[in-house]
Amino acid sequence: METAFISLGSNLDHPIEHVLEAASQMDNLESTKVCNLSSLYKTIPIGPQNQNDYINAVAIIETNLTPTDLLSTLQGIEKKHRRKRGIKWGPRSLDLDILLFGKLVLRTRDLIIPHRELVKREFVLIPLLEVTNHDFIIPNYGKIKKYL
Ligand code: PH2
Ligand code: MG
Ligand code: MG
Repeated sequence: METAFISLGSNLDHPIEHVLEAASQMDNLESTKVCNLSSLYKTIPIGPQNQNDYINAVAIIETNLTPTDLLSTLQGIEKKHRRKRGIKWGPRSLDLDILLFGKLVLRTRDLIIPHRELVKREFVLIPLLEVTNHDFIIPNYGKIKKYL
């Protein structure tokens, strides 16, 4: 079992429902349980500005999956929410990103852990802080409080 942190985001057709349903879909997986879910945050879009505000949250999960299998499982959940691959940083019905996977530091073509945008994005850092604490260590980066 490994503890991982997942960011959830949505800004299309009932974003709150997409985010809450995605959290229960993760929890319903045989391999994975959600241990904690942050509050839902309404955030202004980063990237193209002509899109709706987002609902963002961070979940702590425990999983038996490998990082690669977790990635494809999360992509499967995104597909159930009719996630379409469109413009970079454009609107989306559901985005599930692996932020952290235990203390793992990984750089492959398909997967970078910790997530490369993690420390730059308030909409990730604030909910992550809520489910951790100021002294929480982001592998490869150091204490979360340095980035807030
Ligand atoms: N996701 C993006 C692009 N911009 N902005 C906010 N506020 N929240 C997001 O989740 C988000 C974004 C692409 O993943
Ligand atoms: Mg994303
Ligand atoms: Mg994504």
